[in-house]
Amino acid sequence: MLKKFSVLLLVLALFASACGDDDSSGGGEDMAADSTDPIIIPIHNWTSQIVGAEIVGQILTMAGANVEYISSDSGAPVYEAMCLGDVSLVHEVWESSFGVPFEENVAKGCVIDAQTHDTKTREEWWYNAAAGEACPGLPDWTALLEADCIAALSTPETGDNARYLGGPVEWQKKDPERIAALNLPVTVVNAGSSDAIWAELDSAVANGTPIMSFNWTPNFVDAVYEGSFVEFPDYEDGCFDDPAWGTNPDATYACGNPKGAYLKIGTWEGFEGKWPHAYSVLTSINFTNLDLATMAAQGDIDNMSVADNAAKWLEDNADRVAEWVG
Ligand code: TMO
Repeated sequence: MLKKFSVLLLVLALFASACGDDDSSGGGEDMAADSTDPIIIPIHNWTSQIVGAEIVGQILTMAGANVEYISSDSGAPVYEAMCLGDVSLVHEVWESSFGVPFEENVAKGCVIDAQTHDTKTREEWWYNAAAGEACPGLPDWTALLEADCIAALSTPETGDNARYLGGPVEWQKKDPERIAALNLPVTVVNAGSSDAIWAELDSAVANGTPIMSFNWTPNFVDAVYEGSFVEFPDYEDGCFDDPAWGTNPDATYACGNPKGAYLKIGTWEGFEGKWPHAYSVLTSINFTNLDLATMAAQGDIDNMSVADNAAKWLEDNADRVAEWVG
C-alpha cells in the first residue's frame, strides 16, 4: 500500500515538473501547455511601435496566449524591467537607440536576443528642403560648420548656434557627445514626443522655414516631406567607445549612427520556459521595412486609430500571420 502510494506521488511529481509552472493550464495530454499568466507587452512612444505592439499582442492571442499592455519607457528601464520579468518582450529593439542597454542585459543573461527582423533601420539627423537650400554643402556634415548655414538654422532659443530638434531624451541619442566631438555650433532641443517633432516639421515645411530634426527609417516621413539625412563620418566599431577613433582623439561619438542597423525582438529569459508555444510564434514574427513604414503611414498620414491600423495590417497580411501562428 505504502509502495503504491509513493509510486503515485512520484508519478504526480514527474507530471508536475513536466508541466512546468504549477499555474500552467496544462491538461493531461498537453504537457507543454503555456502558462495562462499574461504576457506583458510594453507600449512606447512612436507610431510603428504602438501599432506593432497591438499586432504582436493579437498574434499571440491567436496562438492562445493572454496578453496585457503597460506603458513603458523605451530606454534602459524597459530592459531592466524585462530582466525582472515585469515586461515579457520588446518587439522593436532599435540598435541605434537601444542597442547598448539591450546588449548589456543580454550579456547578463536575463534578456534573450530572440529574433532579428528583416527590417534595416537608420536613425539620424534629418533636414528639410529649405535647409538644403540654405546649406548647399548638405548632406555632408561639414556644411554645419558654415556660418550661413548655421545662421539659417538658428532661432532665438539657440542664439548663434543652429537648432537641432532631437527626439525625447529616453531615446538615448548621443547628440551632445557628437556635437562636442565634431565641434559643431549646434544646440540640441529635445522634443517631448514624436508628435511634437512631426508638428514642427509640418509647420516648417508649410512656412518654407529650414529645420533640422531627428528622423528615422522606416517611417512615414519620406512619403510626405522632401528632405535627407545628414551624412556624418560613417559609423565604425570604436566610434562610440574608443576616443582614438576618428578625427577627434579625445572624444567618442565623432561619427553618424549606424546605417542598416538591426531591429530585434528581445524577451525575458523565462519567456520560452513559461510560454513555449507563444515563444515559437513570437520568434517567427518578422517585420520588414515596408511593414513598419505602413504602420507609421496609416497612423501618422491617414490618422487611423491604433485599433483600425492594426486590424488593417493584420487583414492585409493574413497569409503571413497565419504562417506565423502555425
Ligand atoms: C526608436 N526610434 C524609432 C524612435 O528612433
